[in-house]
Amino acid sequence: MTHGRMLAVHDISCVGRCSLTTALPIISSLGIECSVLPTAVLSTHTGGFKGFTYRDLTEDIVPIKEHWKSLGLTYDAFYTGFLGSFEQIDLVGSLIEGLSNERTTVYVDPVMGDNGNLYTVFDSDFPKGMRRLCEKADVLMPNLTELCFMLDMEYKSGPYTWDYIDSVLKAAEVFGLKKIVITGVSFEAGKVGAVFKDYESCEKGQVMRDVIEGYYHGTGDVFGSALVGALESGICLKDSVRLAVDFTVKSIIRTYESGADVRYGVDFELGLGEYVRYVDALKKGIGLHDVSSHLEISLASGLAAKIWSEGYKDIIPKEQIEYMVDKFQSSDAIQRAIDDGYVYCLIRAGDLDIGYLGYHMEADRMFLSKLYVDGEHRGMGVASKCFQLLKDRCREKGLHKIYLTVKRDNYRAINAYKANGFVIIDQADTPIGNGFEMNDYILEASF
Ligand code: PXL
Repeated sequence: MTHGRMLAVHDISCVGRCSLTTALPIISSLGIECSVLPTAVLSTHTGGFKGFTYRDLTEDIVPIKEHWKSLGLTYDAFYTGFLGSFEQIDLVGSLIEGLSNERTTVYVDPVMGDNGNLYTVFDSDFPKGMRRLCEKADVLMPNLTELCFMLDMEYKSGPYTWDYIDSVLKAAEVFGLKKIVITGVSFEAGKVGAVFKDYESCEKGQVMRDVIEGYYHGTGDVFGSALVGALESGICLKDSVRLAVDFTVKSIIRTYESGADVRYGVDFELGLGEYVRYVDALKKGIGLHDVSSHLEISLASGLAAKIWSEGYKDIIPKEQIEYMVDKFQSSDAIQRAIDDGYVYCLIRAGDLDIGYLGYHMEADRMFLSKLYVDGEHRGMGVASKCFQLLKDRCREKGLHKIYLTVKRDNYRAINAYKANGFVIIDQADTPIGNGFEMNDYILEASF
């Protein structure tokens, strides 16, 4: 379901960026109408501030629901998070039943604890109540602690094996879910992320990133909101998880770098623009359009001039950029390469040309000669999508390797290639005329 009306059911912790104060801005940023049902109002969240106020709004839930029913309102999605009591869990459960329609998706984040412990505000019976709500969920987003408490499994700290995670995913089938995303999973020291499974298609996977030391409050809600927003925008589970992990990690890094008091939550606001662009590009879909006409060749060449002059100005002298663009990226140069058997493609997000690439099929592997994405559209997984598409083209020809060259001090590009499975296999220094030389690594990915 894309862009229906959603209801976010969480408390409002007025200060400290969690629950409704993260769900509302993150989900709204995607153009999704997000109504709210505040279950309590707190002056701050409960994780680290002393003396916070707490006004319970349980008794308002039924009258609010009745009013909405009288208006004929139904919701296409519910997103529930922190709930304070058994009574709230049951009232929210019946609110979901009373205000659903035939398209409704129910997202439940069973906020209860972390690192093997329940939050101190909950007693040991609470997971039983939360389990009842999870049985109404289509998409569940627990961490391992919450899952273990609800499934009566012993909590073990990581790193985990896939066998263990598989056993947990299997045990979670009792909830009758469509999808699950488990956060805070680690398969090796220094890495942490999320695993996901679609119980209908049986697709499962993981998205892991480097651990950032420290405890950052509210990251579960930032992650959950970004995930719900992406899924509700029609993005597939794998991409939604990747998007939510990266949005959360970047928010943590920003907070870490600013040295801010972590009780106030993570700095997600500055990442919203990128998040929206990323969702938008994935929604439109990244495709490769083979270049053949003069017009398409000049479009690729025009993009080259823009991308090179903006993107490489810090690592390549201006005169060398001009020389290289003219020698390798002009319309004539592209036409000559095509005549020599190269394939050039415009990279399209929907109907927008956001970059281009050029490759040559050799006997045993693909040589990827160029892959350039316009700066405005970087960091949205465009290169990863292109690699998926290029790998498909290789497999069609029975090839299972792609190699490329990259300037040795272009660290951003090297890291992006490594994240896509490339490893450095060699290096090359190639004179290109006019006294210039290319000092490259050769990277290769096998698949
Ligand atoms: O989802 C985190 C959260 C939400 N609401 C309140 C909380 C917390 C976590 O501590 O205290 C009130």
